[in-house]
Amino acid sequence: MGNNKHTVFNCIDMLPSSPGTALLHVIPAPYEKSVCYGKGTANGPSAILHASHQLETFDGKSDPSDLGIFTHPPVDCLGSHEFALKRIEKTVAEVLRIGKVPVMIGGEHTVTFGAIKALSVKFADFGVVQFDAHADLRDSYQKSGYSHACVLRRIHELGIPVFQMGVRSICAEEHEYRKKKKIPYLDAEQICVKGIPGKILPASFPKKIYLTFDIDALDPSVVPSTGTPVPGGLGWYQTMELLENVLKGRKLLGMDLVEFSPVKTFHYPDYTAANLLYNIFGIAQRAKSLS
Ligand SMILES: [Mn+2]
Repeated sequence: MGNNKHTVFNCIDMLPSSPGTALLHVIPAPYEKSVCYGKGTANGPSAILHASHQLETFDGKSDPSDLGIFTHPPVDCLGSHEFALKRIEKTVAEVLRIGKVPVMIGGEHTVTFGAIKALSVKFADFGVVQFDAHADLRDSYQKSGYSHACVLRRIHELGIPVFQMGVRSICAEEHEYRKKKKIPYLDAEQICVKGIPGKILPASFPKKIYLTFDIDALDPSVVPSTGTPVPGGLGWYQTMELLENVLKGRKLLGMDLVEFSPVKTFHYPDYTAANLLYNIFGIAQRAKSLS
């Protein structure tokens, strides 16, 4: 596992970890096949990893790097979507096999399906918490069932409970599906206008969760570097509060950060994405969601 040539997640003065000592296994997945508007998500992982070198190891409250962070070489995402998703699934399965927590960096949102396939082999009772501007519940999009616009539909069809957070772009078909299947959600308008409720996830939602964070859940003023930005998104501190709320009392099996599409010479969003990832580690660490 690993060589020294690829970019790794590495904060300032962070001590290196081996695959055996690191709890968090970062998996870069530069998958880009169905992006329909702005392109560039294939460059997301390397930009985020590169920006991580500017992070302080102490996040202001704790030191998430104490968990141990190991970065795998990027998954080969060339070829058909079947083969690319299979390779992602295999890598995630191997991380789960040795009892570690996969942290995938996309790539477009489709990559989540590969991770969930691996998780569903090992765990029977987990739910997916999705941060996203879009519902991603279409049956197919641009003649593909494996478009990023369909990924949560594919996951939900496996019988896995889904909770949607921050949605503000949803088509009539998705709206119907969400209603018919009683998929719970907290949309961006509710969050931004009415505020964050005390308890977000329903009591019946599984205790074990996989977190999939589409960077476009954030408002474009916070991170504009994404393929399909939508106004009216989440602010930075709202996002932190939502994450704390969701992770409290729950076990985090794995996570991903997807749809980041870096813009050259415009680097603050790269840092913001890396900071978001590291803050999720810290929130999970303090909530004891990783033990
Ligand atoms: Mn998405």
